[in-house]
Amino acid sequence: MKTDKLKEKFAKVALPFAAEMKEFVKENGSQVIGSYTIEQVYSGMKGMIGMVTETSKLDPEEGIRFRGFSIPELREKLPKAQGDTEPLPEGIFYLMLIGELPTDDDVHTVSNTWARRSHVPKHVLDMLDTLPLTTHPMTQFTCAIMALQTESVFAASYRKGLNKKDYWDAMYEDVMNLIARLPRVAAYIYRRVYKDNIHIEPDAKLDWAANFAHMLGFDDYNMKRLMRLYLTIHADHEGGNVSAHATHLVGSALSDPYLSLAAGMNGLAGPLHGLANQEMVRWIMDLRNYYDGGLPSREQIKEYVIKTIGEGKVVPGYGHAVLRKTDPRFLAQMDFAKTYMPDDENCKIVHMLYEEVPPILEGFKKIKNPWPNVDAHSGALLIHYGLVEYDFYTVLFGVSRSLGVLASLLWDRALGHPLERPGSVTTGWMKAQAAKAHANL
Ligand code: CMX
Repeated sequence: MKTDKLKEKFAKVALPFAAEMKEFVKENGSQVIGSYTIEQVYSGMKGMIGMVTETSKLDPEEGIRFRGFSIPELREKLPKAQGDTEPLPEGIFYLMLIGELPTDDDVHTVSNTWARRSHVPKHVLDMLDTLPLTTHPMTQFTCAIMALQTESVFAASYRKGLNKKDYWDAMYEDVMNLIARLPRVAAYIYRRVYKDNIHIEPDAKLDWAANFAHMLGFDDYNMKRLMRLYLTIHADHEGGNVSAHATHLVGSALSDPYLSLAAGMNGLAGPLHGLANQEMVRWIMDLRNYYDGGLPSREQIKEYVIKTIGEGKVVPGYGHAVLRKTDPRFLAQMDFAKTYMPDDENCKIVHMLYEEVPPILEGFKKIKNPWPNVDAHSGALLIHYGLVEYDFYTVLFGVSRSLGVLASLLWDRALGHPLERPGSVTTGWMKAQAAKAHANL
């Protein structure tokens, strides 16, 4: 069998770390790291530390850091395709997996490995062809990931009898195969639904993101550049977000990466999570149509935000469960827009919203974060290059998010993380606890 340099490097980093982690827990396991309140339990466990994720860490004020590197740092330091200014997503995957910045050579190795593993079996495409064209692209995407599960090396090895210490090895094969195949699956869905079922063959000479853009039907260099940035910045957001947590949780039952990622993608398809990218663009278009279709005035924006909230709806692309400042992923996209499409009308609206929406949301005291998140900008960039089918946007997010959640899943198995099973109680139990606390006052 051909040697796999990335797999060897991963084993060299992860296996000693697993021993180090076990020793750390043995020595420090009884140390208390926090306490939590009844309100936190009722509000989606926000802020409660309940898992360990090695790939990235989110700071409420500063935003995401991947293995210690911020997004501006990564845009500068990660390897790039020749002539490009944006990083290759292969690099962020390598960084999350190995924990150090890759060289150009490391990134080429990942690119080549994924190109080699990218074949999608016919039954997956046949299955997609049976779905009504009206099936939401995210549903098609998850169905395709499930159909791919026939290929799971982990599931087949487990059935034969797999030693615990070898879980990571079979898992690695699935993670690499799955990431390699997702662009082809996603492009097939796009071309099937929106481009008369006319498909474009992959180009093995291109990097992962550029080949994805190519298979979607976008060969403009700037779209490839955008795709590299897009697939890099959406990759991971520590472990507690719905897509990452769902992937991790399902994986803790030793469900293989196909089953686990499908769970994560179903979470990403929710409008409070990844689907907000399509919702944001739709909201902007509704705002424009509600007035005269042109650039809305600041007064009109204010009125429309208040109308949206008054109707019991959320303003998509704004707010966050952890962040308390502008999302650096939004800022990276704003920088891209100002550099490559300074006159784009939708981007101008996005930037106007950035000035107008936060002060209005701040007026609603219950909203903890009035600032834009990643989904507030991405759609406007895609429209500029002609990717105008909003319902497809979350699939792009999903292709990128697979990098982070699958890197983490591989780490989970290498570190021997156990079945996840938090406690749950009834409100009656909570009331009894509260009564006991009052009686002891
Ligand atoms: N517009 C209107 N109301 C908002 C709001 C927004 N953008 N953000 C928060 N709120 C409301 C919540 O709905 C909640 O109202 P109720 O108490 O009536 O239920 C209240 O403010 C408190 O919410 P919060 O503690 O500030 O926010 P949460 O942690 O509960 O939720 C999030 C975070 C992202 C779901 C929420 O801000 C939201 O719905 N934003 C719009 C959807 C969105 O952009 N999601 C994408 C997030 C990024 C991603 O995962 O891709």
